[in-house]
Amino acid sequence: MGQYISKAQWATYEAQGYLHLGNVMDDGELEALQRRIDEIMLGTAPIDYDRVMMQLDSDPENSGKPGPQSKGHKYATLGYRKIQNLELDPLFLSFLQKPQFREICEHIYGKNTPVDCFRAMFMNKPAHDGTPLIWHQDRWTDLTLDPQITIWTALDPTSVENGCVKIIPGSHHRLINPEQGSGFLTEEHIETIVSQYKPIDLILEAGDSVLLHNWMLHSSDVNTTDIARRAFSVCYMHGDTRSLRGNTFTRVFGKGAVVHEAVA
Ligand SMILES: O=C(O)CCC(=O)C(=O)O
Repeated sequence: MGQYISKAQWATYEAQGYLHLGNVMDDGELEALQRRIDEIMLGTAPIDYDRVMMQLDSDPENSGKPGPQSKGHKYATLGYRKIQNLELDPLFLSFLQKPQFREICEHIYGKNTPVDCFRAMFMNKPAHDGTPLIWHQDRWTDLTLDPQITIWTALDPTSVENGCVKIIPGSHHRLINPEQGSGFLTEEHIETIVSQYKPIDLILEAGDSVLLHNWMLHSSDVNTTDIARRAFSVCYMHGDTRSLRGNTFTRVFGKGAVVHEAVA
């Protein structure tokens, strides 16, 4: 039996494909992460920007649509949509290596199993902006093993109005589009999903995390409010996973795990 998650909670997760973890932040941690992500967007953070993927939500060079998912800082704005490789930042690395997240990874992948971070990603719906994310499952065909879980953490309170994540409980039991192999869904699949199932909204307080099975159907809409909807989403995978594209990953738990530097 784990220290953080009970047997009954694991049974719920297995049936439903998600589990509310509640508030996971230590004192001051939420403010520190909020401040750090804003500094990263504004270009003032002590991070190697050449290694960080940063995508604008509304790129003037792409007629106001999302920009390319490419490495490097574009310009100072809080209007980024997606930022990846946040394991390079000591604050975000320290957060994603929390003991309760280790316990979750041990339950999913086995005790003493090395675990890598497939992605440590900021997902933002800037105030009065944001890009709708259509229904999909998280699966990547270039990986030799399927990553099982994502822990999604709200850095701002989430609501229907600001583009909270919507999920369809129980949908994690099968891949919807196995022929295609990825989490990609056709318009037909989406129409069927929307007409047959009732999604639920993940309405959270800032600092709350939710454990999600990667095959959970999920989507999110735009933000119609004055305040950004910032979130940090970490996908953990078995350390034996290889990328057919030659991508390499950071070991976060188990032998050889990266140790975070003193947090500035
Ligand atoms: O934050 C969102 O709106 C969706 C994030 C997502 O798709 C993910 O974390 O896999």
